[in-house]
Amino acid sequence: MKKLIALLLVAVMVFAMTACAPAAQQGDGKDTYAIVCKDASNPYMKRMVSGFKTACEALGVNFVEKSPETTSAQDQITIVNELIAQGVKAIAIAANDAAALEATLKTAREAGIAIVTLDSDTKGSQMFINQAGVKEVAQVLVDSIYDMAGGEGEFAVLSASSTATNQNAWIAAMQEIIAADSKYASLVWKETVYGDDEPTKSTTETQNLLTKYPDLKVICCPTTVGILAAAQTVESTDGCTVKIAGLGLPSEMKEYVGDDKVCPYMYLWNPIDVGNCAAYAIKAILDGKVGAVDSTFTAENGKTYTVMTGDTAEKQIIVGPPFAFTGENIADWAGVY
Ligand code: RAM
Repeated sequence: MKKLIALLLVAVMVFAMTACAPAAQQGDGKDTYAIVCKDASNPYMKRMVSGFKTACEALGVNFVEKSPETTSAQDQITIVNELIAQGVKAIAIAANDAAALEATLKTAREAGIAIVTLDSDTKGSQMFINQAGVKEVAQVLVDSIYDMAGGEGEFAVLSASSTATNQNAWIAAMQEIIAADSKYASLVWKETVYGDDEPTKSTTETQNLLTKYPDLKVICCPTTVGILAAAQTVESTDGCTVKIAGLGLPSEMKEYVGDDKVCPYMYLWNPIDVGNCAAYAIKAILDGKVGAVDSTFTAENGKTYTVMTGDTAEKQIIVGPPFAFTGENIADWAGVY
């Protein structure tokens, strides 16, 4: 009897150890693909993770997510070091800084780990899975501001974190577009503020803008967290006629989007597809299918991508164009993402 109990105890311990072991150390012979988000609580990031996870399952690899609490590049460095120690095969990261992670990612690559960036790029990445072309995104944002302001007047930008590569790339491209065309000469960009993709900070920053600039016509928010906070803030401010433009999740913005609403229309792309594409791109890189700039490759999801020169990473591929959500279609998309 004692022997049986001892045997049972050993079996329970082995089971517990296996269940608690990180995926890469499970010893099941499968590769592990890791995803690191800008932060762990952003609903946009959660959708990206779900797409990445689905693709990992389809590819028969283990999946792990490790994301920092806040949009900190330093915390992402710590996480990447942990993933290197864990022996993952690949890391997809939405970077909180364009340069700070470079040395750590280099170490990861020297350890044989494939590195892609998604959502927000950084130096040291082999390939950026770009959700949509930077100029295309900037153009729809500028045109939204122009349209919602009636062609002239004051606007402000509520961004995410001040070091986010994607946000800064869109903002820089918006500045170029406005400077290059006299059509936009009567628009006055008062300020860019940062809500760090935190609802409370984004709300405070919106309130500050409303107080500071009584003639403000539009707040443009190229962040899903920011646009929701800004729309809610403007709605709850008596007599406020400021319009909200930007990038938002239809599921979160459905009650605020429409011709006579605080946000007449907004843009985004499918974040689930972005995460999904990242895992398939990793597989293609590991299989040696990704060639030089201007070549194409067909990933195991059946989609063919053109390899382009990266702005920050070595190469990039573009997942799709920005899509417009209006009062007409928002209900159809609210259940999707
Ligand atoms: C926020 C994040 C993310 C951005 C989207 C549009 O969730 O800032 O990086 O791509 O918005």
